[in-house]
Amino acid sequence: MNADESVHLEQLMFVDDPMEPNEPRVHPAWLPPEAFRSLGARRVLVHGDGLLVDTVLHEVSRACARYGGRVWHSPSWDVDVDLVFALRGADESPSSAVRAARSAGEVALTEIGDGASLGDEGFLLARDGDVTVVLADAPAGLLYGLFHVVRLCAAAFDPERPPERHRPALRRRMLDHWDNVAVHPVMGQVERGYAGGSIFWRDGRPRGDLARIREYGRLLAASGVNAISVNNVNVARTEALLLTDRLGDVAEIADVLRPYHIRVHLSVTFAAPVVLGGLSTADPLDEGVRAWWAATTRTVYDRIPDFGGYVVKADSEGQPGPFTYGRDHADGANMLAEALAPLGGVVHWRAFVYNHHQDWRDRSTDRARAAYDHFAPLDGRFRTNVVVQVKFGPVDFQTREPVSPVIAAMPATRIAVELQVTQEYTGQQRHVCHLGPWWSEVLRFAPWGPDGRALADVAAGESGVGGGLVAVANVGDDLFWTGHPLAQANLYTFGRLAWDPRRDPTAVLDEWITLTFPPSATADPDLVRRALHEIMDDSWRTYERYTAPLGVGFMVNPGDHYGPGVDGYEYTRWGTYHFADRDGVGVDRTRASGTGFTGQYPPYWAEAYESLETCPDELLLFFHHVPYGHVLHSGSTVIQHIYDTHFAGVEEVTAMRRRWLTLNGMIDPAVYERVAERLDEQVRCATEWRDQINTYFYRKSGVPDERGRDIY
Ligand code: GCW
Repeated sequence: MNADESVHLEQLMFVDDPMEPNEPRVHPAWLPPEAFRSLGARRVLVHGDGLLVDTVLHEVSRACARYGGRVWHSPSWDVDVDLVFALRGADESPSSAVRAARSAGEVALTEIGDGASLGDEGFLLARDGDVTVVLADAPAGLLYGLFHVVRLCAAAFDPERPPERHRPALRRRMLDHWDNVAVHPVMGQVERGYAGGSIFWRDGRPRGDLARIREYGRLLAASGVNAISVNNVNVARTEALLLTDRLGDVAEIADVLRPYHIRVHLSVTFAAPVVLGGLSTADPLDEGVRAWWAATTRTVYDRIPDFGGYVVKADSEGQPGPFTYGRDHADGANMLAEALAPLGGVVHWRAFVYNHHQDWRDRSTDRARAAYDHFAPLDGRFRTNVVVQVKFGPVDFQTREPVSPVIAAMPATRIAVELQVTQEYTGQQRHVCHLGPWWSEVLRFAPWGPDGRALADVAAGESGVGGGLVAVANVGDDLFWTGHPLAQANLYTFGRLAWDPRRDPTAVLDEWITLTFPPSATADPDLVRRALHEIMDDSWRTYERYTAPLGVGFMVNPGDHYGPGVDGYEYTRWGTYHFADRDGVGVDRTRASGTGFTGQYPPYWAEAYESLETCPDELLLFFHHVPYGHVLHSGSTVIQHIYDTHFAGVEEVTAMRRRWLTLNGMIDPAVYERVAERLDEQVRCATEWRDQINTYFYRKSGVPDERGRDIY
């Protein structure tokens, strides 16, 4: 590529020519100006009023200014248009274009069937002769419809396109930021953050870059996210003040995100009545404490009328909670729910509760059991505006673990499933690890057996009242938002799967590729697309291959959780062990001879996991302690499987890096360089994993590799 071409590419990829003075210069992720070309070259009519309609209008106007189209806002005269965005509701004498669009939309809805309602966020896309019509019942639907048109590019204007109706499967699609306001001495500005500082906070104060937050809101809206919490669930002194003295800082963020239909939530400390209110207790049954929460919550809503609610990590890893007062989690959560209920808020109460002062000598305590043991007995006791937020697995966001049994054990409770977009255990945004396929597998998992409901159905709830999907965010003040540019795809995929958990994750990835690397901005779009699929599609399984084997988990360096540390946690208080000895490896969680964890599942999986015959290979060591010579369903022995997958994993990473090098000159050079540099680190780290794991198990077992490869 010559210098001119590279400058041209750079202009396409970066917002370096802001249309407005306060637009930030950061990587545009999945909304580069180029993605708006097809829309921006059209004649567009936007009909309706209100904040979100204004956002649609603003987006369309910006695209049209750039690409030569035209836009009208609710004209009273007749105009010839290519695209209409309109609300369905009747109003006085709309223009004939709007009337035509509405009646074509109604016909299309009848054709689709079940057409009565598009809901608070849904929309219809249909063709009326030469015109594309986007109809919605509520303004949020128009906003999501707009981003759908952007995603479709020219296909949105295909005369043959049949009508489509879209409604989100899950009501709340939320990101939790583990961002600290003040820099934490160990965890830094963002706990488990791998993309620089926080976009919200810096050194104890708001960061003040509202343009960047607005840009973030846009990206989230385009992926489907509609809620965020803006501070870490570990709430320290400075962060606690966001609820009271520093509420203005939260309100400012809420104001910036509101035009993108994103509600702000706050992580609060259970001890707030003591640390902020000067009370002598935070006992949830104390009248004074309840009154304090009620009054404080009213003040929050006075300032932020659409405030989402509280997120609480209580009695977990040192955070305060109801146990101090001899109360349980239902007492604690209900107290906050009571304060929030009259104002329309919810409390997301996390189920991540376990004993982190375990004695490794004590074989009877099993961390995997903890959330169920604490929460399942409380089913039916939570108020309706409590959402119990459950990590998808029973341990902690591992590369592979079974689905948490809590999710199937609380039919009378609103459950939110929590995922982790930030790659704490999956390569920390130094490794390519596309998590879409993993989340998809989790969301499709059917806890009652293959014919039963899936996890996503539980999160959706009966008639849509479930707790939704939540994920820990992965962005920071990094130029590419996510440190590793390809980690943007995880954020995008989270939003899209939260909107529709049944979508094929590879199709979602393809969508992300088209938006982020617009075909018109690359010399060889097919090559770019193919290379990205080859690198990313299977990257989670590749990561699994070179790290902890067969679902046993952890084996990471204590503290930072990066890189191999096979025995790093083996003799600690954290309760995450593998029990490898000279004869075998794995955790016996059976009812017959182990911790009994398998019994927390409904019968189908309780049986399947209990038996060596039916336990899936990939989870074998999570549920069973087996000899190294145990033969897997795949036909390989456990020890040979460990060697084979670890050699294969490193070969795959090497191939990824080779593949990436073919993109040199094809894409934005800054993206190219950043990814190339990270792939070097991935190759180094994967090699370290391979050699430590293989050597460890070779030394323990004394069993040589059948193929005689290098083990140390
Ligand atoms: O995965 C663990 C992390 C902690 C985190 C905790 C949690 C915010 O290592 O850093 O704390 O989970 O989910 O609360």
